[in-house]
Amino acid sequence: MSGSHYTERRRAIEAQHELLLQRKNVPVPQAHGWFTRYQYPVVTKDHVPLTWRYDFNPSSNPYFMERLAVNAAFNAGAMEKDGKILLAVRVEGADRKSFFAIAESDSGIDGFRFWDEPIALPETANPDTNVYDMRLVEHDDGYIYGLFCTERRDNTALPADQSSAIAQAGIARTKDLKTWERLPDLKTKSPQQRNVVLHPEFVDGKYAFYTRPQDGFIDTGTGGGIGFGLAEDITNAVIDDEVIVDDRVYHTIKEAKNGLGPSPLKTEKGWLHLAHGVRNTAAGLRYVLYLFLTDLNEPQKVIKNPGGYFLVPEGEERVGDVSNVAFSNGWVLRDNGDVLIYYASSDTRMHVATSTIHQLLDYVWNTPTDGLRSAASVVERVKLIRANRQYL
Ligand code: M1P
Repeated sequence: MSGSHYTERRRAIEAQHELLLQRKNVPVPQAHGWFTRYQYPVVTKDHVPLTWRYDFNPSSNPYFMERLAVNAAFNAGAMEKDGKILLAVRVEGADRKSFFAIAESDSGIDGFRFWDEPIALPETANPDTNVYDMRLVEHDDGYIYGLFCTERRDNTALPADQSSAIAQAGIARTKDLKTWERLPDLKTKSPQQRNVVLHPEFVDGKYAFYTRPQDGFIDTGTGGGIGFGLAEDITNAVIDDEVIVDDRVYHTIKEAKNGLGPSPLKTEKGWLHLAHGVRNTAAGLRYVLYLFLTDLNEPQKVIKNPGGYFLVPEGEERVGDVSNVAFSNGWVLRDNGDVLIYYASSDTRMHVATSTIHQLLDYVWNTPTDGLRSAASVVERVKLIRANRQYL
């Protein structure tokens, strides 16, 4: 009886899994014209290989049940390597521990399959309780870096408080995404750091980092804003001086906090950045994505700062473990100018949006900056309406 149970369930689950992996994605053009959405998420918890979740031994698992369930697959770093699109996915087990795993696709819009095993990330002397949100960066020094958040319990918290944590920036490097060397965590003057990103080029001969200083684990406190600092040595990265590149601002999409997404893209007009902005609402925090451009020679100097959001969670994207969240830490600029933007919705699943570098530069160049007052917004809109009259 249990033998047939095993066989039937295994057959059905394997068939369903393969159908999911082979599902073709469908473009959904957007009225705003900034990017194209796709009907299906590109990676979900159901894409995670069955052998990572089920015990395939019929004697020890006669009901073919999951033994190590996966809760979510989201916040992935991204890169192109040897013509393939690779995502360093944050896979979160049912036990709330995240780990990283590479998923590969030819097209970048569907057909993602995980490599054989998750990344075995070495620990430091102070083991991480949880690691998440890896940014993949191909640096000029020849290494591929993985910058991620490492979280440990705040040992100064009282025993009754089992939530307080300390977040810092973990650093690991590799040449093949299979074998990783762990380096010491980044040291800054801020008590906590999250959303730390490595700039892909040396700046003044040093390693350049985008940071997000914060006083507390959730609240940025007196910190916040996207920071920037230089470190002499990546094998013992210390930032003495952090400047704020893009601050949080009252009554904008980033009034509560913000953080850089993936490493910026080098373009003819400057470094193109994708970031998330957070505001508070009666329904909780709302995370949206926005773009800005910085100077080619001084990547910490903002030269274009379009007002408002670029991508927000829509429809089913709005619901998940942490609802109303769009978060990105990976994108890929292809040789033909296409840009694949990987974003997660509601801390649950991964999506792709496609655009081109020309469209994105047009967007950052020509979208007016936030006037920061209703009256200023009306002036800008009336300017557009009146300019349009001659074309009607
Ligand atoms: O839950 C939303 C996001 O919250 C954090 O981002 P931030 O530090 O900007 O608040 C991160 O934990 C991120 O993983 C998560 O998606």
